[in-house]
Amino acid sequence: MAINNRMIDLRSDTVTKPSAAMRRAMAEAEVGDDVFMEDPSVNRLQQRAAETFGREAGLFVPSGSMGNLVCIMAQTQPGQEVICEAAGHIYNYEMAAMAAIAGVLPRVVNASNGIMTWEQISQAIRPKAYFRPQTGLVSLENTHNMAGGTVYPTRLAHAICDHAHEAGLKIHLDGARVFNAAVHIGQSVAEITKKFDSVQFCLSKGLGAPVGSMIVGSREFIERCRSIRKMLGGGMRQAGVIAAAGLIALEDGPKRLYIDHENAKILAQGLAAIPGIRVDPSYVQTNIVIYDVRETKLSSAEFLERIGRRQVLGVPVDAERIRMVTHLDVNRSDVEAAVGYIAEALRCRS
Ligand code: TLP
Repeated sequence: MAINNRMIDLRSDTVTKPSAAMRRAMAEAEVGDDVFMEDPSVNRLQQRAAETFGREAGLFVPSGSMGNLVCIMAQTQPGQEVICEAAGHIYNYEMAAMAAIAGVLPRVVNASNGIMTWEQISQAIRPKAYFRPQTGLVSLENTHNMAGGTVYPTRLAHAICDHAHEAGLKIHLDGARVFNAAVHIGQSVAEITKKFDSVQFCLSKGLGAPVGSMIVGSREFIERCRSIRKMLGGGMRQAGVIAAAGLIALEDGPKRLYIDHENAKILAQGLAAIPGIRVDPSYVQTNIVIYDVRETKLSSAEFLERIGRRQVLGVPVDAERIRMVTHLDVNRSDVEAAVGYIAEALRCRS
């Protein structure tokens, strides 16, 4: 399907285009060779990210997937296991990189709403025996994408980190949308992530940058990550041109995420009133809405085809469920219009 400007694109918050201010900053960015650590814009972005998260250091990486992989490689040995949630991104959408490249096995835990408890995690930890694989790392996802943008209560996340450390394990946060979590919960990202050994967050999702993610952690950890990033081919040169947009995303992006959350609620409420669509608007915490179309008698592919003809886009979660994500390039009237088009698409049956 050719995407045009009239489409209401709710496939992901990754589809946002850089703002005029970002494009200007990119054009004017001060740059240098970042493999020599001489790009002033990248250095500034890394410094800002570290400050924002109350950490010693930060590292700019091309994508969230690379950020997660680098963190996994920096904190595991080949042959170890990584405990993660069954619907999580690192297990389902990263090309099995942890197995193919890091040489570690995912050990998955099924958690309702994507939010794992320590009890569930502890049951997945391998006993210490020389003939068994050993658990190397625990990884949480906040917000949890495919559970519908759900948020870890801070107390639970902190308790999991404390328990993991007591068990001698490192703990990573896939915080691709951690700013959405922070806005929902009304606490800073520094507060909600302070007990994790490593954090990856995306500039290129709700924050609106065209490219890039960040890793934050201790100075020693980030130096290890820098070598691994280079090993993976992620050493960039005059990356200041994209870091300049990243700086604006980091500065301004978080302030407006509450609007995306409001729009997601409006979307869910509108969808809930359409016969055949099942969704509980009170479940929606951030900018992701997942809904069930089984009762429309259409598969999710057929449903998406049908609404796509009316200029509304989403993605399938599975054969019966659709995901829609609000972001800075859709406003309240776009969302309301999308609900109208979807209702019409189902009424017309063509
Ligand atoms: N998520 C994308 C798709 O890959 C599904 C999306 O549209 O939501 N962690 C989480 C929780 C993510 O949602 C994503 C991307 C990533 C990591 C990976 O980031 P990128 O796409 O930059 O590699």
